[in-house]
Order: sequence, then structure tokens, then C-alpha cells
Amino acid sequence: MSGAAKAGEQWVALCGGVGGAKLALGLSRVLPAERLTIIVNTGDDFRHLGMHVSPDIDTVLYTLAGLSNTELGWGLAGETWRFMEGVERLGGPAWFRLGDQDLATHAIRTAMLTEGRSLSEVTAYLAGRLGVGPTVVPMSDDAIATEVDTDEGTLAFQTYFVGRRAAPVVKAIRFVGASKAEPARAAVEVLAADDLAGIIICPSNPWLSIDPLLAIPGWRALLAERRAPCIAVTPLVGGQAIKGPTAKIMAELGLPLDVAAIVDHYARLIDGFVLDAVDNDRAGALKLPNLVTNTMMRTLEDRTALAEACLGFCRRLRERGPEAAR
Ligand code: FO1
Repeated sequence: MSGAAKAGEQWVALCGGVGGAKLALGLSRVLPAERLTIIVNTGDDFRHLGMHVSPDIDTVLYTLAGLSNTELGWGLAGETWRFMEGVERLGGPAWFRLGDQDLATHAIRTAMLTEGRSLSEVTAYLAGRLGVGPTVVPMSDDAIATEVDTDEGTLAFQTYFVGRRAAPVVKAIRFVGASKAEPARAAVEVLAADDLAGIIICPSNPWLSIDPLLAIPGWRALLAERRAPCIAVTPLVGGQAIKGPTAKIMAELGLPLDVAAIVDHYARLIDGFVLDAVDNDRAGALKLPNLVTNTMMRTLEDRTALAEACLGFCRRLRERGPEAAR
């Protein structure tokens, strides 16, 4: 990656898959491309049929490129499945489906990694080819694999999430390789920028999509030394997850299905919390500055409105201190 510092106010979004990518898209519509860095979970990455698959990076890239398959929530729009027909004919694994066009992404990523390029370099290359303006960076260039301890034993993340449709009861979640991993260099650079304006934790699953990043000691240190406010957007609305198994996992880990549990989870890491208008009655009990707004991102307008609200909240936290942010 280039070591050149970027000019102007810098914003950072931390995100996982679908929910995070929606807000990342909103941010990309309200910020100039050179002012936004999106840092993406790679704990879901795995090798499949000999290829390196990076589901969350691809969800972010495809979403920002306007190419995402909104019906499936992953992969490319207008996809065809001839490759999968071939895999099935040959008795290969059909539980994880790679579309014909999507396959090109995995093949090119794998080839570049095999040639010795870093995941950051590959991601920057793919973003450039797809016309994605903001900087998209993996949380680390080192291998980190999420594993889920369940009532069916320890499962690799995609086996749990896709293979078993998140049905097994979660007992614990581990991030293999995280303790020795380092944050990607572009992430370190933007976090150290003099004009860092804010860090936004997107409404991704805290346990599956954000914790892999927080399990990297260097990331904890970077965030502890942050020069700008860090806020989180709730993944929980009215005690339910907008998408995916967040609420199910919280229940299985013995946590109350309440935004306060999300705030507790991010304790000492965040300076402010964005919760949905549906949970307005919970705002007073939260022991930190908060913003109550619509967090349901059904339309592009919802995404840009939430993005604007997050930027404004961070600016108020920065300029006038936490008390003025309310
Ligand atoms: N999710 C599924 O539920 N079934 C699939 O067959 C599947 C294939 C797939 C292929 C490429 C890719 O980038 C993502 C894919 N996903 C699939 C989604 C993905 O595994 C998960 O949604 C994320 O890891 C969670 O953020």
C-alpha cells in the first residue's frame, strides 16, 4: 500500500457484511472518496475449492460498486450458477455457492495472493477495477479465522454460518491467529492521521464481525489512542437484529436483548452510541452520549441520512465535548 498521507478530514468505518456495507454505502455517498476508509472484517475468510474467499470484503466492494445481489445478501446481482452445476456433477461441496461471476473475484484474489501480494494490495486492486472510490482495507493482512464453539463442537465460521445456517447453540467465539496478527498498514496510517474526524462502528454483528478486529492487540492499541470520537451504530432494533443471528447469539451467550448490552460490549471503546427511534425509551439509561434516529436502512435515502447523522454526531462530540452531543 502507498504510505502517502491523505489530505483533508478523514473518516473511518469499521464493518462486517451486509448491515455494515449498507452504512458504508451511505457514507460513500456523503463523503468525498479520498476522505473515507472502510476497514473490513476478515475473520469470515476461508479457503474453498482451493480459493481464498473474503466474504465481507466482497460484500463491501460489490455494494459500493452497485453490483451486489440484494436478494441473497451476498454475491453479485444477475449471477448465474453453471460453475456450481459442474461442482455438483463432480460430487464437490455444494453447501457454499460460488456464482460464475463471483468466481472471478476469488480466482484473481487467490492468484495475486499466491504471487506474494498482500490482501490489502489485492483489495485495492479489486476496488480499482470495480470503480470503488473509498479506500477499502482488510482489518489485517495476517490470517485470522473465526471459530465457533457450539453444542455441536467447534465449527469453522462458514461451516457454522452457512453450512449449519447458524442453528447450533453458541458457547464461545474464538479468532484463531488474532493475538499474533497486526492491523493492515493503511489502517494504521489513517488512524494516525492528524485530521482524523471520526471512527464509526457500523451496525454489524459485534460478536462475529467487529470482535475479530478487536481481538488483534494492535487494533485495541490503535483505538485506545484514537484522536477522534468513536461511535457505534446499533445492530439491535426493538430487541431484534436487523439481519442475521445477532439476537440469537446474544441470547445464547446469556445477554439481555437490549441496546445497553451492545453499549456494555463496546465499553471504553466508544464515545457515543446511535440507537433507533424504536428504542427511544432506552436512551436515558445509557451511560454515554447517544443519538436517537432511524437506523433501519431500507432505501438509499435511509443510508445517506444515517451516514449524515453519524458524521454530525461525531462532529458534535469532537467540537463541543460529549455533553453537547445529545
Ligand atoms: N452465504 C450463504 O448463506 N450461502 C452461500 O452459499 C454463500 C456463498 C458465498 C459466496 C461468496 C461470498 O462472498 C459470500 C457467500 N455467502 C454465502 C455469504 C457469507 O458467507 C456470509 O454472509 C458472511 O460471511 C457473513 O457476513
